[in-house]
Amino acid sequence: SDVVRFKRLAAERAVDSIQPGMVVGLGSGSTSALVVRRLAALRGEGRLTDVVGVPTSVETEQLARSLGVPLSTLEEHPVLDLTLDGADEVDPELRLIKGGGGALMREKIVAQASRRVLIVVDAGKLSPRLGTKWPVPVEVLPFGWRSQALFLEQLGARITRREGRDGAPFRTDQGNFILDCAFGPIDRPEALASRLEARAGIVAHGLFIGLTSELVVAGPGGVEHRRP
Ligand code: DER
Repeated sequence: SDVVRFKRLAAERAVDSIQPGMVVGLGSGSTSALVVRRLAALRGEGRLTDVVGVPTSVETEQLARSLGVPLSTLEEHPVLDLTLDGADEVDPELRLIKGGGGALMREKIVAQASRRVLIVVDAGKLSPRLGTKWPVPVEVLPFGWRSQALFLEQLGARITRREGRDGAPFRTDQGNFILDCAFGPIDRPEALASRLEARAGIVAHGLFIGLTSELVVAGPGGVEHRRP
């Protein structure tokens, strides 16, 4: 499909930013999977063979391992040179909604540990205002999750507890639940993020604000790498 082609074009352009010897955060989701595949392909050509990846999910870890991409951890490398990751929605100020793949907690930890974060998207992710296209994923401890749902409804969201396979609740890599919160267009994402962070039991949310300054976006008009 066109979207997959755009994702692949964006992933390939983004991988051009990886320099030899880097320790790179590897995002989660289908676009990040294409980043990992591109990195593996370049390694197969004898390039970037000294690059090490730090995965943001078990899923990305398994894919990278299956392709022979060397992996490490934040314990070994508390500061990463670069993180490449996808997003579900991007606004004009490069504020993001992430978490469609359920990896938002490790994605945010890895992004905050990185000197540079490059977000890789197809043009369909661009949005005039966060919340227009996508609910905000909120990761909550199973303990007391219903009181979190009530808290989030009182903030104006319509809540869906994300389901995994066979109708059981989806579990993150940390074993937590995800409440997808449809707020609609969000006026002040920073204020909402602060309210979510103040609530005990909410362990992560999908509003990524001020975490990136670079975007690679591919669409009908071609591929663009937007830098500050
Ligand atoms: O969970 C995330 O934030 C991922 O980056 C993901 O949702 C991005 O989506 P993609 O599968 O379209 O790349």
